[in-house]
Amino acid sequence: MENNFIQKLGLSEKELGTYTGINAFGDFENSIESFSPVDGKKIAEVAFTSSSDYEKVVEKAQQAHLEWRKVPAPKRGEIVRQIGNELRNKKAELGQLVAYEMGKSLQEGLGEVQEMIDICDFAVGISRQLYGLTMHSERPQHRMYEQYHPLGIVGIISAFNFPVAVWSWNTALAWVCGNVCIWKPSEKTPLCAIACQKIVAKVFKENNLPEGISNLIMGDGTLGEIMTKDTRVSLISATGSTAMGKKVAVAVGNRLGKCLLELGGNNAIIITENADLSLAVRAAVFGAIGTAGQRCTTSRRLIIHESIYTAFLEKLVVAYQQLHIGSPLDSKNHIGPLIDQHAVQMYLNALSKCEKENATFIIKGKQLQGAEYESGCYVSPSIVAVEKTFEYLKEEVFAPLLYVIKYSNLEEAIAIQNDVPQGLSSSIMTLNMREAELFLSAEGSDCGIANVNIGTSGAEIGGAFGGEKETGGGRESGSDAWKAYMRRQTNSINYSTEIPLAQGIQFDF
Ligand code: UN1
Repeated sequence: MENNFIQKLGLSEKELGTYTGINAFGDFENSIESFSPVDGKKIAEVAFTSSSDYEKVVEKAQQAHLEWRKVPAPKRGEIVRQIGNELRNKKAELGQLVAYEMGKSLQEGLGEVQEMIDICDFAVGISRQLYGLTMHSERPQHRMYEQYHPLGIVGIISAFNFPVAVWSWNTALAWVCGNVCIWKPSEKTPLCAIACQKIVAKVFKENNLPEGISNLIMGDGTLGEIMTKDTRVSLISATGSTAMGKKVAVAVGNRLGKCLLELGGNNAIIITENADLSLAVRAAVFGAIGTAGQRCTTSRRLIIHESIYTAFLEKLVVAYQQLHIGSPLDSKNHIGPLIDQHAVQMYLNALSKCEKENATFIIKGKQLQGAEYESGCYVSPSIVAVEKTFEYLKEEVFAPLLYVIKYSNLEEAIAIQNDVPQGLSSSIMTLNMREAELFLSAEGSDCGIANVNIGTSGAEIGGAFGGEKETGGGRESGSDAWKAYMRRQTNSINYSTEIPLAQGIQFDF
């Protein structure tokens, strides 16, 4: 594949890793090399952010916020509209870079950029709807209302699997809410982040807006830790593993800062005896092997009714046999590589654990060798039949490993579905309205996302995205998720000549 999309995005082989809007600086003493899992080739070397550079970034961000918070919200929306348009212009190139650096299919890379464009449109609308309530005061000639103000600096920590979209869900909303952002992307996908930064920096420059409304820092967990402990960063929005999220929650909680956590999932599809099986197979296959099992919404467990268990598995196996594994840039392939060889090792370890526990392999995956697979990151998918008590069912393995479990009644299926530490996405495949409604009720799924006749992955940006329990409880993207990026203020105004106290308290002197 021609790499001219990299040039078209204004990127070079050696990139500075720290950007404060328009200025860039970095420390090549400490740098990271980005390799494509598609072909194993080095894409670029990116400088890390030193701790003194981090200080400069925060100062720039603080200065920028003093300006940005004064810009009326709908005018901030206008800037985000322009960013959406710039993303439309760069969709092909950015989508290709996402596919090449992360290893997801070109269609999914383009889809991710489309999510960015869509959230910009959504945020433009929200910029005119940052509504607070008004309420009636119990005191005469008094008025009460509430309003939302920006928080200040929002720190964004994002993962490799959605290297651009997750940032945009956060920034587009944070910006219209009047915040400035500091982004620490995954060090596994640094070039995607620099490309995004360059796109937005151009728009800020064209509008004579201050540097530092958007800031990029590059580094590993150590840098993330510095940011999470920093009291100048009002909100930390972190997307990634539960282990990372727990560290973030402790650091931010310690200073009573605000957190928005979107962490691991262990998503299940319940397939009832009333399911449309051909629909269920398609939902399950995309859910389990799409993005090579590296979505936080990936389907990791199928809970299948005993009466259709064998018939369903036959269909599933036929579908798996038709899957092509190879370069995600070739549209005939369904499964691309894992992000790196470490991820491959984690997958192989999980398969060994299944073997040790005598789980039944319906399809056993492996690491692939040979001409097309030189990066060492390609694996074939697995389907493993287990009992509901299987110990490792509770762990999220970020790979195409699908567990299948048999159930006999829906209450049991729901209990199995909920019996994991994570609570992100869930779905039921059924044409029976009683089953569907029970699943969606308070007695049903305990997840942040619960679908009927749709798989667990591929959520739209219009809904609030996130989950419960070890998924962290945060909500990003649509609905009223914008509220997490603002502080709420209750205002009471007395326009009388008296000073009456609330609750009828008399205090005469
Ligand atoms: C993630 O994997 O971090 O629902 C987010 C989906 C995507 C988002 C996934 N829209 O699969």
